[in-house]
Amino acid sequence: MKSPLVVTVTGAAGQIAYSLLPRIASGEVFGEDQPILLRLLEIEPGMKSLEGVVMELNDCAFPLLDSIEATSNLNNGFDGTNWALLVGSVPRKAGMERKDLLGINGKIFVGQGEAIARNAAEDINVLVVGNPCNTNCLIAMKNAPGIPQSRWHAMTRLDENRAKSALAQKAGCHSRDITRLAIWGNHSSTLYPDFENALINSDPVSKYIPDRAWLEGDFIKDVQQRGAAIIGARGLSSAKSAAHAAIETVRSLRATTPADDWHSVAIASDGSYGVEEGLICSFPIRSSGGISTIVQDVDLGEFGKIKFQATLNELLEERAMVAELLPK
Ligand code: NAX
Repeated sequence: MKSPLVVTVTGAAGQIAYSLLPRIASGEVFGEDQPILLRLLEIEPGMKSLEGVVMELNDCAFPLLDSIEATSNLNNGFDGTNWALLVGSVPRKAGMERKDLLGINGKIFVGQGEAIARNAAEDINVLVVGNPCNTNCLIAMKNAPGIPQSRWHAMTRLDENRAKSALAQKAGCHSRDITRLAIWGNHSSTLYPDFENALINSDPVSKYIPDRAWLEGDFIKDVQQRGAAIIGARGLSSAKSAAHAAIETVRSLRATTPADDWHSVAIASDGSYGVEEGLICSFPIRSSGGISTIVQDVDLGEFGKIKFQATLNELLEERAMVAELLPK
């Protein structure tokens, strides 16, 4: 039996975690021969509800679930952590400006970045889900000296999956027929789902969907606004699909990406596509042997370049708003 992998999930009493935790414990993410030590991090007000989550996880009697530790202490929460899924953050409330949200959540990610740097295992990898996830990830990374930038990721896979589903419905195909669908930029209402480089059954999307006006208009808008549409229908934000996207992100980062495909995740820019080094930006990514790189020479075209610039500008604005949380 392998020794347990330490997986920390923050916001562990929240709704995304409720869908996510059993799938981690079952072996779906890290493999069916990999025991898991689950560290569940919450803030004090969430600890009572977290007790119930722990009871349910125990009642599943997962063979691979070595042990569970629930805590509100940051140092304990990240002690020896190999993978950290940072899901917890404060939701935007009525009357709150984007800047206020960035400030409140930003401070959370300062503390978590510092605690990860102090306590985590040497091979720590981090996926930030809590919003605004790109900038939260940037803040945590900048406050975790000593941990390579290559270990930090923010989630845009849900946007990729949403885009695939929308294209498949329009084209009358299955979402599994769609490859090379990259999300560029920020996980926000400015994100750019690149339909021009995506393929359906290895052919350009335009072969199946000649309606360019729909692709440039409703398609992009619907993917950008899908989170709001879910809230409108369900009265709650996406949880099952977000948990699924987090699982697929981690699996893709650990696997070898097929040569004819890529996946979407926001990582620290290496300067590719003119994006300032270190900015956490979503790109088309290929992974192999635990190393993920930005796919080069993707031609965004005139339309795509304008869209990418808009979402990039937003990322730069967000960074400026949290400048005091980013050590030089
Ligand atoms: P919930 O409000 O159900 O759960 C959040 C949990 O985080 C709560 O239990 C809360 O007590 C806890 N929490 C707050 N501050 C914390 C801290 N400092 N340390 C530890 N735990 C803390 O939200 P949920 O629906 O689970 O969503 C979680 C986050 O995911 C939100 O920020 C949400 O906006 C974001 N999302 C990100 C997505 C993405 O694609 N990147 C999509 C889904 C989702 O909107």
